[in-house]
Amino acid sequence: MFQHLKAVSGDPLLALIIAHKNDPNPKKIDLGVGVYKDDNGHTPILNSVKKAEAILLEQEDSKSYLGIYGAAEFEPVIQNLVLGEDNPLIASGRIRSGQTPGGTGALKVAADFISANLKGARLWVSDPTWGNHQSIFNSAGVEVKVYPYYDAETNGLRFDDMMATLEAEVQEGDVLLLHACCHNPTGIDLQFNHWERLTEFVKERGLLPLVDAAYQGFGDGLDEDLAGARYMAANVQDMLIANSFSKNFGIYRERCGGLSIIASTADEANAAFSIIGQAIRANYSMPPAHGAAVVHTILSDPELTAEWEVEVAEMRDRINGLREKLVAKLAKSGVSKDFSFIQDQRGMFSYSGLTLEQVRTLRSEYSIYIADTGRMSIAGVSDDNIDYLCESIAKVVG
Ligand code: PLP
Ligand code: TYF
Repeated sequence: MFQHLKAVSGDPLLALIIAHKNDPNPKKIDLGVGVYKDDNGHTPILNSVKKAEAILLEQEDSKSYLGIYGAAEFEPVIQNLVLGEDNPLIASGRIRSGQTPGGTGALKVAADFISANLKGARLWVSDPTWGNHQSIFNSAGVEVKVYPYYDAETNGLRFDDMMATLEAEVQEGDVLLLHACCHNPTGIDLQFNHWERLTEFVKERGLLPLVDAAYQGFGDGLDEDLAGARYMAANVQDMLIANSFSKNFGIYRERCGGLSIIASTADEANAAFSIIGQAIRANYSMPPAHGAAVVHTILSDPELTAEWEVEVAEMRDRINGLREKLVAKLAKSGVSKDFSFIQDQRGMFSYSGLTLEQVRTLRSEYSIYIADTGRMSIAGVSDDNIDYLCESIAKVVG
């Protein structure tokens, strides 16, 4: 039955984790996968999460099924965090939200919904984007198109080229995927004026924006990071938002995310949401409970919320602090290349501009693990390894 099947290579990021793990060099550094780490290279459980789990252990009294959208009380939790508590969209009823297994689950449900109900719609993603975007939408049968985004010359954003391609090639009803903040893999974000321009464009051309918010809180702040997406939500008729709680609550393996749909009326939103429910039922029936229960426990308790906000700020400040240190130490190391752009990037990742050859040399000769694309996960840098990292980059880049 299976004789004709040939093994496929898995996600190269996951292979990188294994290669790093098996490397005996005590100086090894893992800048691969996008998981937050503290200065000891450990991915901690947040104190606010531990406290919420203790409460749940005490109070949880049933493991019966939830519903296809998860716990009903989680709907406002998603909306308040993503859109901001006073957002008039929430009271309008034009938005409906459900809990999903991670941001990935939200994207998969969105892809199935688009494939089955928005016939002929193509999905536009940035060049480059998170590798799984292509896989998820392809597997749902949605054609994926690419718009220019990263400028290798300047290590910046090709916004004019992005607009020129979209203006020339989009068709009415196409879906435009935008990263809310902390763009994966480049770390280069759309600025507020870009969101304004894109909002006009979406309206003019009848597009459906799909915002992927996987790193809210890791850039400039919980509200700041979503400012552009919130502006768009306030000014368009229809929109999808896939958000992840994996990173900002550090609950990666609990698989907790949200899918929100905004429509032009409450009735339309309710109808579309019921169809999204069908897609959920056919995929995984209902999401796991624990992660959402933790998030809900934290965000419905003012003290825990305050503690969590401090913890998110700590993660954010550590990463932004590392960006500053990296830029300063690389400059001091005498490296010929100007790396100051690292400071302007935001979130977990930096497209370093290192070539494939340089990345391979750093891996084989220095035990420094960076993705082939040159994407570095900044949280893997620490006070202990930053000098070795910068010296090694200087040696390899020259
Ligand atoms: N979208 C982007 C851009 C991501 O980087 C990730 C990270 O893994 C996700 C979505 C999915 O996150 P989750 O682990 O919650 O499925
Ligand atoms: O891009 C990253 O590193 C994160 C984590 O198959 C991730 O989004 C990477 C690969 C993968 C699942 C999660």
